[in-house]
Amino acid sequence: MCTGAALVSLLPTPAHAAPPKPDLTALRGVLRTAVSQGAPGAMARLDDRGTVHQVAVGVADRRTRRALSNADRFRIGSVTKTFSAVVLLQLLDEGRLVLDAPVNRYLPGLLPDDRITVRHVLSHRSGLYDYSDDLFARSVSGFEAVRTKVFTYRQLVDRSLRHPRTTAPGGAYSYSNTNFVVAGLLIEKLTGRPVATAYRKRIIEPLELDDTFYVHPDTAVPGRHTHGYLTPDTAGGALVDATRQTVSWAQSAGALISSTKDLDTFLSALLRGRLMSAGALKEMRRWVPAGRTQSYGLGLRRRDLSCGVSVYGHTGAVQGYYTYAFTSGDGRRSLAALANASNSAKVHTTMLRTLESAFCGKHATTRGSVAPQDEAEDTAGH
Ligand code: HEL
Repeated sequence: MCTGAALVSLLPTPAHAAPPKPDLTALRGVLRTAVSQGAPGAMARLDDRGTVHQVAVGVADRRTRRALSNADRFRIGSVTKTFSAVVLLQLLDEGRLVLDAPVNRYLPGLLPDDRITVRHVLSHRSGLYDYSDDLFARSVSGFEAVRTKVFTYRQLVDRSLRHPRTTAPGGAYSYSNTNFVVAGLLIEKLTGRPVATAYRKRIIEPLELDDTFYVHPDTAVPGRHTHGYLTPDTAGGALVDATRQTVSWAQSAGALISSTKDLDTFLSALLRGRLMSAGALKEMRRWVPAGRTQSYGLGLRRRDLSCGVSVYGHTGAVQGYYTYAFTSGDGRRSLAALANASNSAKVHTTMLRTLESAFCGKHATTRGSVAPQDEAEDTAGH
């Protein structure tokens, strides 16, 4: 049984017919706006019932001026959380995990409260403080301090436990990377292998995601890729090339590398039921409120767009890269978009509009597409 039932909507999301036709001109306009706001480049790929649309503007590399392309790989940040949740839900299907069991059943003594369950962790209702709030209070110096650092999962959990819990176990949604570090520990404990093996064997190889890699603690993005640029906190400061980094501060919460093509393939497969049983997918899609226009399942976001269509996926913000990966309820229309900049509320708010162009088309209205409180979370507190 699910605890915290008051918070959890068991109602299915309204069934919608195919979403309105995408507006590709508007999509290009959104990407151009992101570039005019300081992102060196922005791109999107839409996979719509077998038809592929790709748009890219600006550059992948500010030094060489090479044009950005949807063939470029990039760091996907917290879209990694959806991959981690998929692995754990597959373990649920295999009878190796119980969602309402305490985390401490599998990792004795890890957490200071036996009431924190696997479900709480995957839905950000554990109350575990987000250690990255401390790490990145100052964006550039915080990043440079960890750029090449290698953390163990336990060191990251310890950093969180120095702070009081933000809610009681099973309380309100409160986003925290710590939850998906715990998810990584669970994956490694239950499979007896590194998370990289679980991602590869269970998702990357079956779906032939040729651009998707977990290389931690290597600092390079393999193969053709776009550079990523961190915007400094001081207005007018020079962008910082953040491409090379361990992402060790995130690991199973945010260290995967992928491409727009692979993200579309992954999310379509997920929503079309190809990665887990119908029962497990239903668990993944039990929503808790996470702002006026979004809800959170298990490692999965639902965004409710201005035209009444809901889309499913995740966003990612890792230094240098803003990622948006969402699909329709039937998994038949998927959008993956990237701006190769981060730490810019303006660019982020603009990039969220790619979803409106892709899934609402000409029915998009500005009303309701991004609520202010959602933006605050989305931009990690700027
Ligand atoms: S934050 C989010 C996004 N998630 C969370 C996770 C991810 N990323 C982080 O926790 C990184 C935070 C620092 C990013 C950095 C920047 O923008 O480059 N910002 C600062 O340093 C600010 N001082 C909720 C946005 C998600 O969408 O799930 O990815």
